[in-house]
Amino acid sequence: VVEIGREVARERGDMSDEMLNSLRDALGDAGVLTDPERLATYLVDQRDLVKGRTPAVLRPATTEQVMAIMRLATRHRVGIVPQAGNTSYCAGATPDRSGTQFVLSLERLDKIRSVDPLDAALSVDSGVILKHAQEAAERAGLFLPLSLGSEGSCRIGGVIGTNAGGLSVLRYGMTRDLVLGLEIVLPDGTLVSDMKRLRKNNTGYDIRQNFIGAEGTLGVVTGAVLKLIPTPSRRATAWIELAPDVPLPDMLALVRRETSELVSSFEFITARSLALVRDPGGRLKSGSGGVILIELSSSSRHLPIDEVLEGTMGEVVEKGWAEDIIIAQTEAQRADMWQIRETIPEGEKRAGGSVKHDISVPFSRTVDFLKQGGAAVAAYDPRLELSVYGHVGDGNLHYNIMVPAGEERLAFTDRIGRELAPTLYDIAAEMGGTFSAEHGVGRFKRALLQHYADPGRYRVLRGIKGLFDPHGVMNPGAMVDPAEGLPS
Ligand code: 2HG
Ligand code: ZN
Repeated sequence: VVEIGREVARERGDMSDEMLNSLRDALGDAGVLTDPERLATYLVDQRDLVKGRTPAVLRPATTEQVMAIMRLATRHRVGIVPQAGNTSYCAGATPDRSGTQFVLSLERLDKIRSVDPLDAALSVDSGVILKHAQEAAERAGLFLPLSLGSEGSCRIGGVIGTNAGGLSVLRYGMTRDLVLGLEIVLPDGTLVSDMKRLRKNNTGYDIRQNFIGAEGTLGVVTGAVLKLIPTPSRRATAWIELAPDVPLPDMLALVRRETSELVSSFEFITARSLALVRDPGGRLKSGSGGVILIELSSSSRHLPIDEVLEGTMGEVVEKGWAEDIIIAQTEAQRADMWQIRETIPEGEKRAGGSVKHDISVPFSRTVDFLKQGGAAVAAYDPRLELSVYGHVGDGNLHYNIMVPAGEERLAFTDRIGRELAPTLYDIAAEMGGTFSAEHGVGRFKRALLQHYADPGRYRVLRGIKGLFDPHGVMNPGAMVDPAEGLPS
């Protein structure tokens, strides 16, 4: 057994040397990093929970170079882990500890290809940072309605790979709803070019949708055409200090109706989450039932959205749902409200970290989830503190458990994952919800997918993986493994 093990190791070593030489020929020295110091940041996940190893980080600068990498990977049967901004919460872009998986960084594929104002479309390389894509749209007088806390560092390829959500899904949908076209390199190096700017194109299977949310397990996305909208230059924003026991689904229904769906964000923040961050203006506080941060937006100069917001907030007060409402009077006040919301994850980190549960339930059940989840956590250990906030208008709650002082973060994360998270996920599943709303599956939630997925759906997932990636070279270990059994 030992001898066979050595044999395999030697073969593998030879194979990677040969592959490395071919990669250097194809990518040049700047395209192949092997210096351990330079590799470090590519090998740790965003939340600092796992650390992988790799023979090299590959940094292609063109689609042709990605094609060359994939041809070699398939020939040598080595794993390729695509990595964009490395902001995954589920270790979707971190290689394993075997030291045999190459990281394929998209960071040098960073060109804005074109902006087409009349077609309201933006074509980019997949390594473009989301913020730069937003700025390119702005320069053309349009708007890319994708807004995430990590937009300054996440890259389009990762946004597409995870089908990212964010702060304005309620109005504009998930990434899936904003991708018009894709350019993909398949595991064997085949190029699939579907960079059309069309809204309508009923010509067979929609291959593109398979790659959105696929977390790099089917191929490498190298380019994308994104849908743009007229710039919502008018915004009306309110901070609602909630009364206790507000029926949030009814409030959302009222707000959508009375604003004629102009509402682009409907965010929930509990008092505990608010306490983790600094209020720049010093006057925004929580009501007894937490906070709803709501924003209406419009591109029209003719729509009186300030009046629409005021009238709608009047109805919210009449219903007895608010203890107080602050409507942003200036852009600076609005920015303060958003800064508070967007810095909660950093606040959690500063306070020692949290164990994250990215839950979604049908939004009619959000309040039920808060009650049942709270009871489950209290029954497990009444001393645990929750930081709960999120995109409640989409039924998405970031249901995070703070790491208690004195507890070791990784051990606590592991214990909660085994002993408490299953109860929370069961409650969500019972309500028709899910264990991952917008953060994906990656390496952390693979067993959950296998456990909670409908068996028929899981069978199709495995089938799709096997079809596109028959040799299992794409992001091995993430999301779905065809070798794994079907869920019982
Ligand atoms: C957000 O909505 C992100 O701010 C992060 O999805 C959520 O850190 C989290 O739990
Ligand atoms: Zn979120």
